[in-house]
Amino acid sequence: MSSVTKHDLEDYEVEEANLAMIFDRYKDKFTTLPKEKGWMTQDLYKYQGFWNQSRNVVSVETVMATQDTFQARPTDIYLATLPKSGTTWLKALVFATVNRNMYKNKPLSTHPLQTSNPHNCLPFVECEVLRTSPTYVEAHSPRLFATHIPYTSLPQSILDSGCRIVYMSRNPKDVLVSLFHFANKLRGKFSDLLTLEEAFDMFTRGVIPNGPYWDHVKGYYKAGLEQPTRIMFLTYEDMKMDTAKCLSRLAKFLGCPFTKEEEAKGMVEEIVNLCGFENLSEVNKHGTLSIGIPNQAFFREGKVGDWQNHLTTEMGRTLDRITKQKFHGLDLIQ
Ligand code: PAP
Repeated sequence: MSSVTKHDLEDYEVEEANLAMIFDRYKDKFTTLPKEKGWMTQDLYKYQGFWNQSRNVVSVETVMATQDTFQARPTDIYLATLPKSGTTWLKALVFATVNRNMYKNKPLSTHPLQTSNPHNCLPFVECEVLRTSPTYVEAHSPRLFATHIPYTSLPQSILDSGCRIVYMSRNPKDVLVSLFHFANKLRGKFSDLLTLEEAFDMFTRGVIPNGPYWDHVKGYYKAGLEQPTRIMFLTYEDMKMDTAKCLSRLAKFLGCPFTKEEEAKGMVEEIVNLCGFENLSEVNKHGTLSIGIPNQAFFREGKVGDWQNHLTTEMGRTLDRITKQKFHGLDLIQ
């Protein structure tokens, strides 16, 4: 397995210690922030206009540390999403595409995505501050990172570096339903389950990890309009409708377009299948991430429109109304 996914027990111990130090360093700064009940963590804190988890690897504390210390490079690639908008899928697609030459002459069964969760293959930039020896980072160029940080809170060095950013958005009703199920899978550990009504109320008030939903999407969308060569805006729905076409566009944007020869050999379809819901959900049936989340929690239905099986018609209408109002004047309604 590549060094990308190799992570020793010793590394985790160092990261745990670094995380504890970061929690301690920022505790006075975040405890005064506005607070609301959380989804996957006890509380959410409002920082720079967005709700953040705390005491977690992707949290208000690690965002603050990332803003203070992270150094971006012009060649970096960042995959930005709101949780439950297709992060895992996008990580897999970009990892497989950008690193395709590294694995092309090896048996498919040895590809990291056939043995490991995409979250282990492509890290969140929020977690990079925990690493004392950034092995992943140094071993690969371009460096690939994911992030849930809203555009306006990105570390200045990312904004200044001129690096590329890919944003994936998903329709809010499916994000709500996906988040509701995910949160309840994890909540058993520390609290009662959320009811759908409660989740709906929190979502419509904007109180979700890294939300409000609409502000997060709008931030990247507008930045993408201003800087189209730097920021690519994708939707989960378009990606679902024609994955091969979207992936080809994505590869071009990332500076590694598929060649005619690769296309003729079926490379695009190979990556689409490798990263498809069917394959990844099978690979990730067992095991957990180092932070204790079961791998299978990231693979539920993988469909467009599943909200119809969960939300009431009235809930759907309310969300549509809010979305129409918040995205007024933008070509963003699905
Ligand atoms: P994260 O932000 O916490 O990493 P994320 O990967 O964005 O989560 O969201 C998981 C959603 O993506 C799930 O949606 P659902 O609850 O509506 O089913 C999950 O099923 C879906 N998903 C994961 N992998 C894929 C994939 N390969 N293709 C399509 N959808 C996927």
